[in-house]
Amino acid sequence: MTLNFSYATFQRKKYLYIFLFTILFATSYLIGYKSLSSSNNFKNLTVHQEKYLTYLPHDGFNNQRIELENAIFLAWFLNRTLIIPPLLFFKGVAPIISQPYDELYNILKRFMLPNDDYKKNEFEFCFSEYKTNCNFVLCLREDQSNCRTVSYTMYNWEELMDFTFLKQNIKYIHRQDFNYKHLLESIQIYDDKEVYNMTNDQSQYQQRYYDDPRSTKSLGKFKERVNLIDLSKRNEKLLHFGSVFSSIRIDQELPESKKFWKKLMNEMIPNNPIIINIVNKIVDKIGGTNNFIGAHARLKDGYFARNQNKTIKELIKKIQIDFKQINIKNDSTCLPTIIYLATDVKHNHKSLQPFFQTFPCVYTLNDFNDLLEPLKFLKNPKDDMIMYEFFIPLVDLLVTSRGNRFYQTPRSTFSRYAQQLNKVNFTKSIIF
Ligand SMILES: *[C@@H]1O[C@H](CO)[C@@H](O)[C@H](O)[C@H]1NC(C)=O
Ligand SMILES: *[C@@H]1O[C@H](CO)[C@@H](O)[C@H](O)[C@H]1NC(C)=O
Ligand SMILES: *[C@@H]1O[C@H](CO)[C@@H](O)[C@H](O)[C@H]1NC(C)=O
Ligand SMILES: *[C@@H]1O[C@H](CO)[C@@H](O)[C@H](O)[C@H]1NC(C)=O
Ligand SMILES: *[C@@H]1O[C@H](CO)[C@@H](O)[C@H](O)[C@H]1NC(C)=O
Ligand SMILES: CC(=O)N[C@H]1CO[C@H](CO)[C@@H](O)[C@@H]1O
Repeated sequence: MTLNFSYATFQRKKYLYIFLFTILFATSYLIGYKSLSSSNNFKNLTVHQEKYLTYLPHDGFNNQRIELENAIFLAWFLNRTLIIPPLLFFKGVAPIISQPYDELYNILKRFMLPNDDYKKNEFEFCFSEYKTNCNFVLCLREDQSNCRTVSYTMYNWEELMDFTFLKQNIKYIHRQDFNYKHLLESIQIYDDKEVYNMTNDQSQYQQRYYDDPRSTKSLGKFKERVNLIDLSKRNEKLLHFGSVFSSIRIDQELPESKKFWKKLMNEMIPNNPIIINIVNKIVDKIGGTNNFIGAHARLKDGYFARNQNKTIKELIKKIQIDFKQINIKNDSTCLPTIIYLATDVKHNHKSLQPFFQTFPCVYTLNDFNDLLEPLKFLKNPKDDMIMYEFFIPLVDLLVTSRGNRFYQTPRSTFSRYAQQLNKVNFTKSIIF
């Protein structure tokens, strides 16, 4: 009935539609013609086309997250579409480290291959460390006598984090691999001149980006000053950054920038429902959000391994100063002094023992292994890798960040993120 009616209406109004369509077509043709003729050159059309920005990821989850946050800011400030590289997860310490642009690119494109059946998600790397003429924390050179293999997976950031704020503020697309040719093809660049490589990153901290050209903030550990206002004038279709790691990479002075940044920090937080559900269950078991003390002890690798005993000693001291009654054992209940300790070593590690001996009620993730089971079924849709081991540190981080106070390991980006999340107003988005 309804169909017949509308068909009849259409029949009656057919000539009206044809008339309207003709007018519409002619108008758009004229507008199109006008913009063409006023610029009198086809090439000038490229001025109006979509512009892009991308960067190279390195290190573990937290450093990659800092890079992504910086890149989001740059994309917003420069009004460019962000090309988001996949999130690289490694089992253990990330072997992809900060390096000069060309070298980093080569390693990423040679080894980080999506769905590579030949060596499925196994990154074999043959490098040894060298120290001379090296502006990086660690400098590696190829060395066939020193090979190791590590499992990795390339994850879509959007499977893990809440992108609502991003969607409202910038345009973005996801990059699937690190092949430079694929990158250019995906955004229809056929001429290398359409790409502006920002830097060769001769140092780990090469360029520092300033939102306000009048800012008098010093370069600090950085080597080169780049005013974003100058970058905004560049016409290349793609601005290719190298590393954008470091929480002081961008000097934000303008009120609008600060406002944007604050919202980004509060709103782009992990929201994967499986992970959040596990975190909520653990937090419930230790008294609920804000009913315990959160702490993090990073004790593995390099600097952190050398400072193990000091890190633990200082954590103990700081907690004792703030909670004077804490070591009085309350036989009836642990409350109000439950401590949740996130750490990258096993709970029976020697250097942790003074912590357990000092405080009566300390929990680690190890106490909740049964609640972690669902992670054993969480797969990366890209390559079917089980995400269990990759996500464990993140669960640990999210739990410890829910305490009423948080005690960190200095210089650890894991700690800094837990601290940042500790200040987020969770009542809104993370608890469901
Ligand atoms: C941002 O870029 C788009 C094209 O991608 C353009 O249409 C828009 O006018 C630009 N906005 C500003 C504020 O420059
Ligand atoms: C930019 O970097 C890419 C990747 O290393 C390289 O292939 C390309 O030639 C560079 N482009 C220019 C203009 O230097
Ligand atoms: C930490 O202290 C223990 C003794 O309590 C000692 O055996 C160990 O070597 C120390 N570790 C470091 C890295 O200094
Ligand atoms: C032990 O816990 C109970 C119940 O929370 C509380 O009433 C009591 O004051 C606590 N005792 C000490 C010594 O903290
Ligand atoms: C946190 O969010 C809740 C609900 O939106 C709100 O009532 C509360 O005032 C917020 N707290 C802070 C410190 O912003
Ligand atoms: C911005 C830009 O590229 N403008 C060019 C448009 O075309 C004229 C004529 O070729 C050039 O002179 C402009 O430089």
